[in-house]
Amino acid sequence: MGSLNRHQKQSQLRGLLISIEGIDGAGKSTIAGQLERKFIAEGYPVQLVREPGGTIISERIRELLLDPGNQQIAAKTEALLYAAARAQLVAEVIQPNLEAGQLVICDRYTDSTLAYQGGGRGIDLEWLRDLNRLATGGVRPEVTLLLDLDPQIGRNRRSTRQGPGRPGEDRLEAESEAFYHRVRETYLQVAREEPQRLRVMDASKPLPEVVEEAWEILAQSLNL
Ligand code: T5A
Repeated sequence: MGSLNRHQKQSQLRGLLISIEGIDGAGKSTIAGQLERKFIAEGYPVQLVREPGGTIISERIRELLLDPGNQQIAAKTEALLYAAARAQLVAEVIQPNLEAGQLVICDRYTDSTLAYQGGGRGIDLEWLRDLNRLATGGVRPEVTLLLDLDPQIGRNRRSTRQGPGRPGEDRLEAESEAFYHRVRETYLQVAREEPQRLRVMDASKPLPEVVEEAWEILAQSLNL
């Protein structure tokens, strides 16, 4: 796209989905927000959404899923609830925005289900892939940034963020270190299987460096 002008580049970029993945505390929300600002500054129409959430129904499912009181949720119920929140978000926000020509950045998407419900809970990955296809109708990210981080660092970052007036650990965050190691390994396994789409980044680097690298990867992959 090198010889195209900005207007031509913007129209070629339309309707693309970017997802950002990683364990809790890896920096996804922070980086997604900074990328959104960079895209806007460059003149690209962009919509930022998060999972689970992003619609009234999906936010209500999120409350159910993250409530530390809901310890009795079975692993497959959990997977189906994440899929239900995703199906609603795709139908109500992602698909219409892609069709309207927006660039959509999703803070977590289908790979979270593979990593957490597959790696973390031990559900069969093929069953989860089928579930993801059902929930999304096949809407897939063009590029996925995987913020790879040692779970202990993620936990430290989350605990320094907590304090007076900030909520304590949610149901997933209270999981063991072993759970988070399995989540991380499954993310890396999926990245090895789909190296073109999933780009692994070292999220332990200082924030400005991670943001810069994320932008460079997107610029190269999307030919900005
Ligand atoms: N889940 C989700 C599933 O199990 N299955 C699924 O299918 C889906 C979609 C969602 C939970 O649901 C699970 C995964 C989650 O457990 P959530 O609250 O949305 O819950 O969880 P997260 O998305 O993980 O949100 P977090 O806020 O915990 O993590 P982030 O977004 O990765 O981290 P962020 O940006 O908030 O940063 C954390 C702190 O670290 C600092 C930030 O300033 C912040 O203080 N930070 C850095 N510090 C130093 N160096 C850097 N490079 C830094 N980057 C960020």
